[in-house]
Amino acid sequence: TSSTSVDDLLDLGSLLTDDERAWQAKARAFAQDRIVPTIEADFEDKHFRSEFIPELGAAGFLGMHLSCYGTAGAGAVSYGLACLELEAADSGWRTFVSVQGSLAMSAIAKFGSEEQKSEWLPRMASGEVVGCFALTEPDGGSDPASMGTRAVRDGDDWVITGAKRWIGLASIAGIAIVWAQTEDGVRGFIVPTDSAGFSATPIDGKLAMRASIQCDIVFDGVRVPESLRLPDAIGLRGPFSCLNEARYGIIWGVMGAARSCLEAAVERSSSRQVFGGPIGRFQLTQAKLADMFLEYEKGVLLALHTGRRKEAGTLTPEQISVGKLNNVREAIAIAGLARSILGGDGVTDAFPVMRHMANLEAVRTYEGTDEIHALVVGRALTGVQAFR
Ligand code: TGC
Repeated sequence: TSSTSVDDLLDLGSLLTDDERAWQAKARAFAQDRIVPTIEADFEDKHFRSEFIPELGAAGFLGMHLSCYGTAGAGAVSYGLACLELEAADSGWRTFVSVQGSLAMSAIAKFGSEEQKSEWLPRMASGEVVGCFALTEPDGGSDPASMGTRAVRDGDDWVITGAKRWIGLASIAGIAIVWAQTEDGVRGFIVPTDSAGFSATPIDGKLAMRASIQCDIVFDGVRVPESLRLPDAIGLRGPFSCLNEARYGIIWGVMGAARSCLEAAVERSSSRQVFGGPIGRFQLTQAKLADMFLEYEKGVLLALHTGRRKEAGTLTPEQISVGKLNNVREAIAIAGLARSILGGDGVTDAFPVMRHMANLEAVRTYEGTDEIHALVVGRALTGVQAFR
């Protein structure tokens, strides 16, 4: 009997519009033609290929779901599909698009003045300017309310002092969206990274996300004018509503990593010969493949449901938590089953599976850990918050 490809069996593509399929095809081509050929070496060498940034911009992927100031104005599902295809190559490149588009650009699009939007968004959409999003601090990533970074008013300026950690792209960024405590609560600032007192240092020793950059940042009395404060960002609702955007992209993205693992396992089930035949003829192998496939397709359906709700304007943070918690957890389980089908070779870089597994451990931790999202769902079910 002939085999059916992973994406054809349930034909979920039939639920997409022509425009969405076109975005997916464009993202798949970029991921497979540009990222995949060198990703194993880049991961090994800890090399971030910044030459891809203007290419991603020219193809319309940066801030692609925003609808103004040089952005592509694509729908939420199209954006999700792009995240899926990029993460099928490597989580680091989906993360780049998330940080630039969902976090830094969306902060300016949601909360910026007209002058800020027209100055920065077109240049960020093209990739000329990279943005980072500085929220997390060394003490207490899950609890941004306890942030120690302070912005103090001094005449027409603000003076920012403090530290941030795990900030993607900060060492190559032109601007940082910085969240700081003020006398009136949390506020957001656009901080040019060449400001005096700003320094960003890449974090070394990562065994995940090695082909991308995360940094420590120090603000040593960084001075920015009032004109660089985001006027409409009031309180923690500001950064959290940007996190909603990035978490939404993760719901889709991790299914790309899962698909890559599943495809490797399916291919190996026919090419690997053991006990006189392909391992795919064994019932245990087929049961694993079926379980992986079920969770992959359910994850894509959940992503599509959240995407349709986002397009309708009805997606809630709790629904995003359901999607992020489930899909990252299942992507990790799929990667583990794929590794077992690949046997010893599965731990080598001849296959993408261990790289995806390592990356997914980072993805389960950032933008809200499994535990935080479980507690958001628990709060929705019980009406009682159990964070502290
Ligand atoms: P609480 O402090 O009570 O709420 C403060 C205000 O925020 C509102 N809010 C939200 N608004 C929109 N969307 C959401 N998802 C929101 N969550 C909370 C809330 O309604 C309240 O508004 P207001 O107007 O009443 O003041 O916080 P909470 O009790 O609601 O939430 C607690 C908890 C634990 C869920 C929250 O603190 C949380 O989500 N923690 C996880 C933080 C997180 O995800 N950090 C990772 C960030 S990743 C990063 O910084 C690096 S960027 C990626 C990269 O560079 O690679």
